[in-house]
Amino acid sequence: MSYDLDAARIAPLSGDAFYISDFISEDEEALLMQKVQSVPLPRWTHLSHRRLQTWPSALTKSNTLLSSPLPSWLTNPIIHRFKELGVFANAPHTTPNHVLVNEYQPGQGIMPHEDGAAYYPLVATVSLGAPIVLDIYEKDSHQLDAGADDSHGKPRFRILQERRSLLVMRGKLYTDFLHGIAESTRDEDLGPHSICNWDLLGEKAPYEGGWVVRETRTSLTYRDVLKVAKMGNTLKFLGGAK
Ligand SMILES: O=C(O)CCC(=O)C(=O)O
Repeated sequence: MSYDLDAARIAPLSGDAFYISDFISEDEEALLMQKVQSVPLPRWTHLSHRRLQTWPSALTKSNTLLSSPLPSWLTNPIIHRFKELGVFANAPHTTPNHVLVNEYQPGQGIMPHEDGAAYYPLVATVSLGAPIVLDIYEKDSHQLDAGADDSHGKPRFRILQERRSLLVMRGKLYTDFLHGIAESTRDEDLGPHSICNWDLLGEKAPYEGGWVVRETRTSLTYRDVLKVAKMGNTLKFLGGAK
């Protein structure tokens, strides 16, 4: 399969977002889901509205990654395809060095947030298992619209992520916007009027009725951590040597 990042541009998002349906095959998806599920249970961090794996490890308090390779199941085939597409070509390490695996049950989600300055401003997300809508909020309007009931105002953009798809977000979309996933058992109001990557979907038919029931969805989110401590310096870094 060959991919073309330019053809994958989400037009309303001004060159800061790209969407490729069928980025991985059904067999690759099945293998990745099996790998995600077969890690030892302590690998999972249980949060109130999702659970999470952090590869190769959590960042230190100073947002530093202790250098260590990603496991091969997170590298091949996905990072090889990123290289063909040049996804991380301008990032400092030219390849992702950190992956968060998020799992959402129906009704779960993630509050609008920004990924922050620990990372080069680019995130590449591969979706597994089921579709889900990612909501994008302008930072300012999010603050203005947020009411006393802790609602988050209306999303400025909505991106439908099909299972096996790739979504790349970078630049101003990364730095000037928040992203989140509603805690809902259905994604609603779907259609070309509201979904900014509608024309790029692999299959529109499942969503043409305007809604889809949530099922368990897993995301693999690839990033480049800016500060990396090499293993040789790790002891010193941890305060074990002067
Ligand atoms: O699961 C997703 O697609 C979004 C995850 C996310 O926002 C994050 O890891 O910061």
